[in-house]
Amino acid sequence: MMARFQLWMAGLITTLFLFVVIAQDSGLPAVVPERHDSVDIVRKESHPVLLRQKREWIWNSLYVEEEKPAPVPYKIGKLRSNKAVEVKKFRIEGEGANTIFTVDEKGDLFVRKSLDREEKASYNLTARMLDGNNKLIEDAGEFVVQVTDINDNSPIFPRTYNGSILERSMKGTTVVKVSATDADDPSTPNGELRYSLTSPGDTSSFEIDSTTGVISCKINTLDRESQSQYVLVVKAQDMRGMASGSTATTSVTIVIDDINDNLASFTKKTYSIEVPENHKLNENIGTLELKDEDEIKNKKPTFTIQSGYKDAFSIQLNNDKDGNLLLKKPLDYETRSNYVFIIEVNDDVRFPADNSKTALTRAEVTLIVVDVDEPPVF
Ligand SMILES: [Ca+2]
Ligand SMILES: [Ca+2]
Ligand SMILES: [Ca+2]
Ligand SMILES: [Ca+2]
Repeated sequence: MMARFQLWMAGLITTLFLFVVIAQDSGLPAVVPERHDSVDIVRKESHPVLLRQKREWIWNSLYVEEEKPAPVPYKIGKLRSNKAVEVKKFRIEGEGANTIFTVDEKGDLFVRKSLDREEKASYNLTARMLDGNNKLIEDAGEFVVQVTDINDNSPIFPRTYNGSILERSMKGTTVVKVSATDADDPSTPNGELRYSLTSPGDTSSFEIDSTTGVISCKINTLDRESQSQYVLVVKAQDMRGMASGSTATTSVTIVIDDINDNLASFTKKTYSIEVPENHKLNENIGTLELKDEDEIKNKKPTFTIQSGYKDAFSIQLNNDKDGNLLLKKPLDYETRSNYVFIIEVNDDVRFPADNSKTALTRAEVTLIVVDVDEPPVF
């Protein structure tokens, strides 16, 4: 009685499905279609519903759950015709016919082995019905056995990830996208993954989009000078991230790239230099050291010498980007024995600098001219 009801339901679903397909195809107002007995409809999705009407064949939808043990063959469906003739024998052919799948004289279809959807998700078979005299009642009708998914595969991350982002980047700046795989059916929760950041990774400054795996910055204040690298741990979990899902983790190392956000700063407020009066021109007479917390590429000092002293002195950057003070005019102890002047340093910082309150951008240079014995002039 129950089987009959199920069959009736299958027929009803078939009719409804035909109706939908025809309405979509024609674009015309919906009409209840006549029965299209010669039309084959196989809806191929991850959980396909096989709806088939071919002449007098009537198929149930046939499903086998994967990995289900089959120490004893178990029934998965029935092949039958609505013809009034008594069927005496069924024959099946095709994928797994008579090895994995068997049919008895009543048309009951059995499976004899445990199947793996990830290895093969469906089996295409044909069936023939014969009467008591081995006469064909129905020619080959096709049917498909679908293997339904269970969650028997964990997510897998193929690798660890690296990313980089400039310090002070805007909140929401994308850094890197991670992606895990899961061999189960991705259209079911079994293969549907969600990502999250987890301990022992650093969760202070980055977040992850749970569906796309895109990692972005969640603050505006990344500061390379306080922390130049973050190591995150990303978890992927199937069952849409529900606690029952299985998980995989990977690490993401994010390097914070430098920008010029620290001013080059004199290491002293005053520099005192003694120079013999006969010192050669355009050679270093003293180095004005600068501290810059940025990387050397972002140490970009430019110097300004107090007006009135620009003819006498100049400054040239050395390899450390400190300022070498050069003499432009000859010294003469007898004419002038010391020089005191201000030098200012600037840096190409386009933000309020980290050290704007503490940087020493002005220094006083005291240059003492040292007398050199000169041969007497007669
Ligand atoms: Ca899975
Ligand atoms: Ca599976
Ligand atoms: Ca910096
Ligand atoms: Ca700098």
